[in-house]
Amino acid sequence: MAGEAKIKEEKKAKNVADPQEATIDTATQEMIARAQALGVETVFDRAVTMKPCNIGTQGTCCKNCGMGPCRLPLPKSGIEGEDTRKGLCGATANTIAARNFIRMIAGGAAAHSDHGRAVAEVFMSAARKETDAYRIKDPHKLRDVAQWLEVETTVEVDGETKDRDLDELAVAVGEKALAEWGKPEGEVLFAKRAPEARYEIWKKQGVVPRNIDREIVEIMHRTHIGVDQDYKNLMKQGTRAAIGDGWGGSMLATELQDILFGTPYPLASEANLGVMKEDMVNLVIHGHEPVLSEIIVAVAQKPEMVEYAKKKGAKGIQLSGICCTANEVLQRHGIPLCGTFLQQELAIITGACDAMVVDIQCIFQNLANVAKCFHTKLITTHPIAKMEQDNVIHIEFDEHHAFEDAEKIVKLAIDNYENRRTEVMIPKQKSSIIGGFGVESIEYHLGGTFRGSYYTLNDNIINGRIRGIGGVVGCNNARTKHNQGHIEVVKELIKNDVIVLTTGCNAIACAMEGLLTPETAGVFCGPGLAEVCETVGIPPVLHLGSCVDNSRILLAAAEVVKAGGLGKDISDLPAAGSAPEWMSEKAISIGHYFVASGVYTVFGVTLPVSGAPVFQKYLFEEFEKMYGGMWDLEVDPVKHAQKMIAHIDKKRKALGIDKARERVMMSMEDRMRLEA
Ligand code: SF4
Ligand code: MSK
Repeated sequence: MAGEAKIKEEKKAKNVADPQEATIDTATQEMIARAQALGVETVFDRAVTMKPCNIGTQGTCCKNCGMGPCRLPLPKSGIEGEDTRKGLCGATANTIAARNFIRMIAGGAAAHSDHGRAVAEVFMSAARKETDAYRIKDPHKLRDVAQWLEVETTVEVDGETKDRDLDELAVAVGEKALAEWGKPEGEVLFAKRAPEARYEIWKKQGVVPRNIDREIVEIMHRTHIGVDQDYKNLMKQGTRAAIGDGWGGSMLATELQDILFGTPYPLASEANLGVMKEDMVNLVIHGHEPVLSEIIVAVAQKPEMVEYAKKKGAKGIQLSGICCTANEVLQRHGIPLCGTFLQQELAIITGACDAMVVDIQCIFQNLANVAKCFHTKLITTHPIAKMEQDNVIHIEFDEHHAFEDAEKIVKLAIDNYENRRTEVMIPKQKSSIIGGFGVESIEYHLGGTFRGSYYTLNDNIINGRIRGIGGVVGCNNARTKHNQGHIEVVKELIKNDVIVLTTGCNAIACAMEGLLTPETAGVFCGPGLAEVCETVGIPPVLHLGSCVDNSRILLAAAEVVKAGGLGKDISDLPAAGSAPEWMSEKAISIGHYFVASGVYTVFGVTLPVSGAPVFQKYLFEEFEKMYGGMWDLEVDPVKHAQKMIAHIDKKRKALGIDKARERVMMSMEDRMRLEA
């Protein structure tokens, strides 16, 4: 113990992270320690030396014009009487916090939606046969989506109604989808996929998005100096843009990706740094766009590529993923998850990463500095996401010569295998997982045999075996212990019979912790949820994909409403949302479209609203009156989950199904299993 304390003291003095305090994951701890031994700095160390700005954390620093930054910290004693704080132009704390908040929504919605646009463009190229790298893999979903986009799916031929030709239909869908970003009139068509009652609320509040881009641009206009100065009116626009993300840009991205690359169905794989292999070429793919990674997966599996790797002395090619690209290639191909957002530098620090290929979003600029210390080739591929460091290789990916680009990348990794110069140290830890759930597979597993809907899921919620649904999503944040919030929140929920739908880095954290297996149910779940999971053979935590795939959670919720017995709207459901370790603007946009869709949503770590108590109250309390959903912040993971459960119970009571739950009897065996 004395030795351990001494090491902690030394780390403090050196201003580096204490691995045990930085993460709950032992593989991550090992790699942080290795990085420190090699003198390589990681995000965990920078979190020790770089402290966050207090006023920024409170959300009350404005730099929207050259007279600022104007900083309005909350006085330590709080506000007594009138809040007289103001910036040079007179902007109040509420205005500044609201402007900052909706600019975060704009950033997040733009990231998701611009990704969606890129998918739609590739979809168009494929539909027009301008590329042979992609083709329609899910014609059934194409027809379904066509209907929501108001595209005719049938034609009249000689007085007979026939299905429209698939290629022709794909072009029409692509054109209609692309128009959603900038059409001059009308409204985002997928808004009508929400339950009717929800759509009516949006209509009444005047927040149905007109087109995806316009709502983002209007946020930038309204938050310019001297425009919108009413925090409620600012939030109205934030809400419209967030809905345009969740029910627009993100949903289009997910649907078009499914049509093009295949709708995911459950499959087995593994997770954590231990999926890398010492005797194989390790190619790690990182970012968010499956447009590139789909082709890399295809190329890396070609026999001639594997042969080429063998010629270079490796046993084969091991692909693995970081962040949401990882989730994309897991859910469609079973490619293992290498790690979360905070593990990206660590994959290189193993000394076994022959190439890391990145596209867009969540990519640390410091990867280039870490790669310099090893043999790793770092390859950027996207015209909008380059790095300034000279050791970074840029191979621009273009769907018109997708295979050539992917071959170049895979070959680069293979050729680099023999250049490893540091001792390889891959942590042993990895967990078995089942990933790749979606709206369709939930229906398949939990649907009624005859009704073909979410009937059985609803029935189990009504009878109380399943207490409710938790959507737990989002990033890691180096300001809090890596994965601790994710895992404690999820474990507390499933212990209390709340089934969890997960995406993003929460999904990866749960995977690493071994929570994505059906066997988990018997160990960690309450008896009701355990019984359901064991009967149908699903994990209690369902991996639904990447950040943009949060739209799957919205559609699953809409299906639950449609199946009946649980109210008329998403806000009636015994359900709650959570992002225990969020960090990105995308998470704020996601959080807000959950709230605007009627979901009580709790964030961990911090929220940049505490410096404007009136604005915070508006989000945390008054929003519920308008939308049925509202924000909350809870740093303690167990309390965080308990707040979600309390909300779920409140909804059960309102639905009159709280008594049903009381009648769920626990057997002795159930109790023993729970206690274990
Ligand atoms: Fe200051 Fe107003 Fe300019 Fe913001 S917009 S920096 S509050 S003067
Ligand atoms: S990757 S946005 S850290 S979930 Fe989608 Fe993870 Fe958050 Fe990036």
